[in-house]
Amino acid sequence: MSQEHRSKSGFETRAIHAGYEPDPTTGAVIPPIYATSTYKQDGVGGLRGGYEYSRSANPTRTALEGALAAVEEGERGFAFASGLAAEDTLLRALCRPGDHAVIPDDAYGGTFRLFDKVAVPWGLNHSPAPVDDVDAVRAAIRPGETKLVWVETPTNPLLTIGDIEALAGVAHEAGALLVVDNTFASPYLQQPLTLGADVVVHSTTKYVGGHSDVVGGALVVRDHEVAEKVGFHQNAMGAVPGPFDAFLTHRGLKTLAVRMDRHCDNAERVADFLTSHPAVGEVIYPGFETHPGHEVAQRQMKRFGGMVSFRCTGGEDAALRVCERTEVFTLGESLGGVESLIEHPGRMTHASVAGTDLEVPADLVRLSVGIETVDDLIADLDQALG
Ligand code: P1T
Repeated sequence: MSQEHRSKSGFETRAIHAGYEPDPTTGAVIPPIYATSTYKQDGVGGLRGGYEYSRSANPTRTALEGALAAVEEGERGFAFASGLAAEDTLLRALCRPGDHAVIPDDAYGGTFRLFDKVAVPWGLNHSPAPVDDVDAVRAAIRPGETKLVWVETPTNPLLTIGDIEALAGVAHEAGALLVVDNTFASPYLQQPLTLGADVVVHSTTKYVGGHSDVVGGALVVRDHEVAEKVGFHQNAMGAVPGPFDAFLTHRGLKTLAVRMDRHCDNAERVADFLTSHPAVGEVIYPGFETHPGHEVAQRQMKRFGGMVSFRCTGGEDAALRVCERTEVFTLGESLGGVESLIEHPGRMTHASVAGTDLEVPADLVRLSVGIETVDDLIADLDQALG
């Protein structure tokens, strides 16, 4: 698909066709899994198509990276071995010891651990700020020192919404870049680069892969200079996915739009059901008009996503009991797969933020609502809540 044609196409067409032309030799419609570490050179430095070694580039990965750039409307996409590998590479590509970053006060526990336990000893400091409070983010910026404003929207696990356009303005005023972790929304629901963000981060393990069968990460960037730095570090640090993982992730991306619509349909129904249950306190879903970020979400997201969090009136014990009693919802970390998952963030995905500004409520349960029959999901929660 030509670059020109690609840029005019709709989301689904880009997700399915961008990044790859049927193989000129065989006509293979799908990118082959190039299980090769190296490439024959036609004389020293005579590379075929630029391929010399699979850490630097591999055709299966190239196809995925082209598709990721297209769906996020970015200049270039980069695939990594995991979401955290993507994040680590980005920090080292854009920051130096002595720099500072503003981070969300609600974020994936592993992201916080990377900032707090890996980046701090390396020399990168951070300050947490609520992503839905632009003034607080502005106040957390240290002029001259802050290189990145890093947000998740919706956040993990409290589903807080940050106004990407406004946050980009605040970051750019201070000479910093805005990084948006778009994992929870997925590129189908939200394209942060079109709203002024500089870099999009994904754990492609989640909605992009979509089938809970592969771990991966991605960065998509808007600007050539940032692309050069990230590309250099991707090769120099080497945290790349193998061709099998790139293949699975790319296969998942092609059906993202149809899966995501069903995730949203089901999440809306599940969230509505939970609000009427006596064992449930607050239900957190950006699709509710009462959610403080609803208007911003409506402006910047196509729909409100497949994640629902809720608090149990019976406290932590009740939350743990619900997690252990469901039968269709599987108790497990991660999200974004076709199957529904349930977890207790305080003890599981967010155990690493205990005792910090990012600590999550003990009575909180997080649902990744899958694409099963929605009546079965509701019946399962009903029996588990007792
Ligand atoms: O797990 P990995 O592919 O390395 O991605 C890390 C990551 C980054 N950003 C967000 C918003 C995430 O949710 C994650 C991973 N999160 C989980 C495993 C989880 O259950 O929340």
